[in-house]
Amino acid sequence: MSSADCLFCKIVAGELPAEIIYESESVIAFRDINAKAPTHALIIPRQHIATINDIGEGDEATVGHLYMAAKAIAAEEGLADDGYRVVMNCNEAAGQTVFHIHLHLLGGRTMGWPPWPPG
Ligand code: DGP
Repeated sequence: MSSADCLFCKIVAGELPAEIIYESESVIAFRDINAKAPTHALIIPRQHIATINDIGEGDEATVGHLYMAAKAIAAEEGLADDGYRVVMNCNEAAGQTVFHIHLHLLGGRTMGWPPWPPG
């Protein structure tokens, strides 16, 4: 299932360019156009799911595959030992701007925690 006006569905369909770094039956990953770390990949299901709130029963394997892809990409990019971060934003208050779920994989630099400024 795809959504006609979804940017990431267009990348899945090959209708928009992206630097794709991982592909499997259910998942693709490509480099973020606005990278926030030396490695910043977006890992998405081929299937259109708008937000975490829209993940349904039956989607468990697909969502699990996002994490399997993160693990594989982190190893491929040499991040596994030093560490990396994966994060998925849900809806506007969390900063979601593209409404097709995506796991951000960030690595190659030290990251602070918590991920918001103090105060
Ligand atoms: P989020 O704010 O969590 O919804 O993250 C959306 C990310 O998608 C953001 O880091 C920028 C990235 N992005 C937006 N449009 C494009 C695009 O056309 N190509 C690529 N590669 N990344 C995009």
